[in-house]
Amino acid sequence: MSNIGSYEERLQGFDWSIAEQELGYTPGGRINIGWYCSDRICDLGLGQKHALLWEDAQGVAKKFTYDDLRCYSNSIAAFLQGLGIQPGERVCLFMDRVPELYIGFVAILKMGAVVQPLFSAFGDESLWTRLENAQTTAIVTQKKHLPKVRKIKDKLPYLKHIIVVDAPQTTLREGETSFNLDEAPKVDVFEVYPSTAETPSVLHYTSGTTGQPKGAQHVHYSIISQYLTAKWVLDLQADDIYWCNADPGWVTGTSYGIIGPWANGVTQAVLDSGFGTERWYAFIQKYRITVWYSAPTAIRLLMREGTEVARKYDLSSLRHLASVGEPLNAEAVIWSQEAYGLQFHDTFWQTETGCMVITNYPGMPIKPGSMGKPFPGITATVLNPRTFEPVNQVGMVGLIALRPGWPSMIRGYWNNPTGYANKFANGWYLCGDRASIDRDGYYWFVGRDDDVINTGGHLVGPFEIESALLEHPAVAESAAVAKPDPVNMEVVKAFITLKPGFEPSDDLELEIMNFIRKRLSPLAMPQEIEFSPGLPKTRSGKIMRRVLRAREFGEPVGDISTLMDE
Ligand code: 6R9
Repeated sequence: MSNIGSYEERLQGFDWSIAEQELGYTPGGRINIGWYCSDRICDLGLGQKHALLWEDAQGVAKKFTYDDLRCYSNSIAAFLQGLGIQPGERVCLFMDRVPELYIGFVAILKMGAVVQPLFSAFGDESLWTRLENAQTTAIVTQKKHLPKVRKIKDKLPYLKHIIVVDAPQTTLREGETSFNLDEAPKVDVFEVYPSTAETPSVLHYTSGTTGQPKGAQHVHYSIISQYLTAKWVLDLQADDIYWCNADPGWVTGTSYGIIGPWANGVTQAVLDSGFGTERWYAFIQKYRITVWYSAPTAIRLLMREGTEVARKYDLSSLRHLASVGEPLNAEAVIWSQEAYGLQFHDTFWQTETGCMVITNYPGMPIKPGSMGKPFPGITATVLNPRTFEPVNQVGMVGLIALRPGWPSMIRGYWNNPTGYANKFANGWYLCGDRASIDRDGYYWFVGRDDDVINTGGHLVGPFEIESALLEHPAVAESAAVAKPDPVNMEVVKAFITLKPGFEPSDDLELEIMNFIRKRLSPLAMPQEIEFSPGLPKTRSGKIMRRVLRAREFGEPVGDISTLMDE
């Protein structure tokens, strides 16, 4: 039996107080995410249960119980306090997926500071922009990333502390402090900061379509949504071994790579290494992963390798799969059923929403290609882009919009009230995405608000085209973007990477064009196809249509600091 049971029953009379009661939170009282993720689980008698099963690319493995997590997070919190770091100050975590990253996250929240996780593959410029904007006072990093910090530290007047987790003090410079978790005393008693619902917790930087990245400000009350969505959508249960592929530099890696599972007292496994089909399957096999939260690009990469590779491993422990971050093609859902005997459950949400907002639930029939339905506490709709009124028509495409007020919604963009105000219209929060709703209430993603192709007055969704392209036997990855056209305003141009064994040719180009014309419509048919050895992606794995589109329009590409193939 899944945690959510019947979606319809959960919808009736839903109230977030369900989560408040389960967590023993009294409105107006104290609420500290760090405490909930560690001390509370120990108080429930689960101190000896594993919180973290960790392994790196070399196969070095470490295990931490909830009691270890409690004491080690106390050690880090006490250490940061000892440096003079005050509640409310921003402390950046700039590390690979080492245990210190996960435990440090809990620690920073416990001592009342704001945790600012940044992806460790950021170069110095991306790092500087975000530290400068947040006026960050401390950064916790690894020796390998120290040169990037040293390069910019003189341009960061607020940065007072550089803490290095894997280098002895003798190798460090002035202003740099060594902290070694293995040698640190386990602190049993630590006075957790008495944060309340609206106390700032996590500051995530997210890239918009314009301007510099924005700091999305979360508060401690967000745990109410993260706890319950992790329980009902990921279906986390007592005996699960959960694996989230996302790096905590991105919101998925914190909301569901730290807070969600640990607030539920679940054991989670972390693999500190990049993608590799066999490496991933071996990891699932070794740790007997039961619940797996992944992303479409990864799933497509696994698909590319075929089901035979999957058969070489014992993946029978898997019982529930979910996906987030970009459109999950119907083909991928169908393939996962074939490869793993389970379908991936698509979930839609954003840095700004803090928790899943539109999702497929265990037990609910999946319509492959659909993002599912709103989470019970979320009021969602699609709006007419001109009037900002709900379209109220089955199948009509509009802007995905949410009624503000669920617990984990951000409270603003750091130092950017105008940017935040621009996200609202008519009392709705605008996600910046387009979708339609079918007669059963399922949401179908069309594209980013700025990526939809308008050809001859007809809107065409790149996702639809890309999905169809993926059904062609030669296509490994694809992106469809608008190309300016004197007659139709825009036409579709497709960028394609081919599967091994296929070579670009005029014949293949024609064949694929006709394939789409037949499958979809002449409007959706690419007028041009460019074969490319790879497609530009963000470091979190999203194909950046924006970059391709900019090339077509002859515009500057803009901030591509998060590109994977930099
Ligand atoms: C959690 C996360 C948010 C944007 C969002 C949308 C896209 C996320 C999706 C999806 C289609 C899904 N997105 N989930 N598109 N289907 N299931 O990814 O946060 O990095 O802020 O990105 O990602 O465009 O607006 P974030």
